[in-house]
Amino acid sequence: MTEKIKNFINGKWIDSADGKTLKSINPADTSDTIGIIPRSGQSDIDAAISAASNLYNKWRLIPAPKRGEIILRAAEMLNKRKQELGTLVTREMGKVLAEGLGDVQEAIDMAYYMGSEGRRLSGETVPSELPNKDCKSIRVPIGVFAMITPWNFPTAIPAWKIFPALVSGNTVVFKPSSYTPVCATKLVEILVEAGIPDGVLNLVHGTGEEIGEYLATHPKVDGVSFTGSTAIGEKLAKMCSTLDKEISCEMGGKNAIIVMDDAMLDLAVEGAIWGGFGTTGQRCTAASRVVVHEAVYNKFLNMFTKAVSKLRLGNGLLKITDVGPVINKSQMQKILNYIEIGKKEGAKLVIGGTTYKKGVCANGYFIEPTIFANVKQKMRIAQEEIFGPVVSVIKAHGLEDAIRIVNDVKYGLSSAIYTQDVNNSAVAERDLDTGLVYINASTIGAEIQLPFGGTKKSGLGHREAGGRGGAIDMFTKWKVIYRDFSGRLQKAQIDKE
Ligand code: UN1
Repeated sequence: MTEKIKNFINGKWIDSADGKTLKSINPADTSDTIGIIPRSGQSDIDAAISAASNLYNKWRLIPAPKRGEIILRAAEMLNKRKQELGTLVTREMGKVLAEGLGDVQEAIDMAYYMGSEGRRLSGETVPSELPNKDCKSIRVPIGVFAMITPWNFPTAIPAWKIFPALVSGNTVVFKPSSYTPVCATKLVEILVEAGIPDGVLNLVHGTGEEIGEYLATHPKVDGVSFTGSTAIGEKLAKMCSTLDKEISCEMGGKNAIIVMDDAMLDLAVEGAIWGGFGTTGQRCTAASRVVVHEAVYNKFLNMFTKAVSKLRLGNGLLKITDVGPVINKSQMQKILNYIEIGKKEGAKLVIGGTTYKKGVCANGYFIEPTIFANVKQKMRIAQEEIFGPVVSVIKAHGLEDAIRIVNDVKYGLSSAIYTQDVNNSAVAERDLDTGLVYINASTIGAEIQLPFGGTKKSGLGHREAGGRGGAIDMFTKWKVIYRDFSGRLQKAQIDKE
């Protein structure tokens, strides 16, 4: 079934002003068109921003618990429709169904968490140094937020941004990836049905190349939340900083798993498969490097290769599929280029390395799960984000060497260590320079109740998700109120009782 998708601006479902369209295609079967979507231009963005800007003063004055209740209603609705929405994620993005459902579950978790934030959003009250005076800090919304989201978590990542932004009192213009627009539209439909007033949440479809920058730098946009490549995130951040806009970016990763000589190797192999080939390696948290202690290097590599040889590529909707397609032709080409680079750099291609077109994979963008061994730390395949099913195995002389290798990249999102030694895990926990560190678990699968984001070129601005230092910081600013009820002029630092 092909859906006719529209923009949602000021409470109305409408086509793009000039009627241009794009198609959303199933990456596992390119003969399956999922949606025809508006290919919006600048005037559509203008209309959406003007709606969000007009409604801001009304929305920010609705009590936060009431705003939260709408998000909680959306949580219930997402939950009821989980199967349908998860299936759509798989059809539109390609990840296997269990992960498609997980994508929706992450949005549900976030909706419950952020909906409840409506009853917290707390600041501080502290005593004043002067009599008959009180002092407090409060969180206030920022204004109109532009949200630019990627295709790899078509429901979860928009939910990470939209829910905390709305509960905090901001209005939103949401531009989802043009590769997963139907999933994005379903999320907006649900929020509208849950009761978000017209104009508060606006959806504009189109390509990042054509409207992304225009949206982010628009004079009436107060804040930007972006998830995507480091190149684009840094470019937007530079532009926004000169325009006095708030911006937070969640960007690339070159995440690694350390496997120590005392690790439970079966568990480490499972973790390397889940982190390296889950979501076909298309997570910013994907484990694209495995750094193995020299004493178990050969053993681990054999076990890992054997397990990878059993992975079945296919359409994610089929129960037997372990690994789905990559998102599109250009990503497929980029990944294949990296495989060529790895070979030229002298890494040893152990398994995979090519496209796969057999059986159900005939009409999709499939690449065999690929392992490179004997990878040296300075090779491009060990330094650059590939965002595909390609894992580099690197030998380390010990824990210190392994940590040095993990940290010696420009990214710092996620890392993991497999060890049975509590001292090893403590040192790793202390010295790994990443926003997320896993002990005896893979690099993927962060839960939503703590901040999500990375160091160095993985993140800019505030972290996402819950907990202290999470997304509520991204979507609010602090205001400090001093109230003097003494009826006389009192001077801080000067008047002494
Ligand atoms: C991403 O790939 O951009 O921790 C997000 C994880 C998921 C989120 C990934 N919960 O792997």
